[in-house]
Amino acid sequence: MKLCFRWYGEQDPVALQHIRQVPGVQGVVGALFDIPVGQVWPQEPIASMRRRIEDAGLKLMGIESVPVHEDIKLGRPTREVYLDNFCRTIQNLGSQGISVVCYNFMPIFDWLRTDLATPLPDGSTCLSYDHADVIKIDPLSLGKINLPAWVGDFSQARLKELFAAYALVDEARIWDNLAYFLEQVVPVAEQSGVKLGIHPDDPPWPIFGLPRIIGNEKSLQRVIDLVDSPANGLSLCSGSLGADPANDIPSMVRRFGLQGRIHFAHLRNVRVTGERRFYETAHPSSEGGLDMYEIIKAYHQVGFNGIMRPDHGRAIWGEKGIVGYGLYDRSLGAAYLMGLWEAVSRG
Ligand SMILES: [Mn+2]
Repeated sequence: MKLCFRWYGEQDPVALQHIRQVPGVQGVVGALFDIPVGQVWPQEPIASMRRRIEDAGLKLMGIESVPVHEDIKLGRPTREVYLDNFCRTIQNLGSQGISVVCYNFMPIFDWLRTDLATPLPDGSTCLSYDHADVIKIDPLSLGKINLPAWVGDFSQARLKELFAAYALVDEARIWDNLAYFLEQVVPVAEQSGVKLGIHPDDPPWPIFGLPRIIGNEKSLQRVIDLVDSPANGLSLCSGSLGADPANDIPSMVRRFGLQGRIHFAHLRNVRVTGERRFYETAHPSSEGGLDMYEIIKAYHQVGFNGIMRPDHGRAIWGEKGIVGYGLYDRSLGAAYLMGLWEAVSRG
């Protein structure tokens, strides 16, 4: 297991020098944030990001994430140029020695929460989600879209156009489009020495009437079976999947780990408080609904040697930063994960 941290580049208030001081953390996963979705990531900015990280004594261990253009997810004829661009990005990343690339296949929206600062009894705040609130939101009526983790920078007109297009795309079509994407991209990834890891949908159910297909063990296995290559794998996120209490995370870790298809492990705890209702907690088992000891034990049992990172943290000690991605609580999470790993390794 190689522990890493997510880093948002020069805009990130968390300095690489501080990440370097978190025990056990050997590197970061990063991304280029100023390249429009669908365009090729050129060699030079990738190389300069890598040098910047290496100068701080860390490694660039992977990319989180390369966004997938909506035309690919929609299966439009124009997807061909974006597929070609995605493949060239993968080749360029491979040339820079990057071996893991995270991506997702969520229509329009990335991860979604309904409250970014839910107070906890200890005075910290966390991210939370209540589907009852999501139902009340009409994304097309919002004057200014103000949703967390908004990757695309869509105008109202573009959003309207996308919703109309997705109205004609059901789950079966999204699966077809994902298969088409993987059939083109996986062979290129394999040749480039890059392992692809799909991130599950977060939350793992449809929102705003948009289809979401990656939310349980069955769907993750289906992704793996679409293209049989070690380059076609998963970014297994305990918190995303854990929002659905039907998901047994240790069992998934064993199943997909034994197949050698977990390329990136996201570790985070959640507390489910009702039907499609949850909040994110600190990492330890005592704080949320997931048994983190069992999860780490499963990773150890399958001989996991990929990259792992603490996922979203709470806001603690007055820290202001990128929501979910402050230094303090993720550092506590990293230390906890290191502790669990050492314990199961010696047991
Ligand atoms: Mn995650």
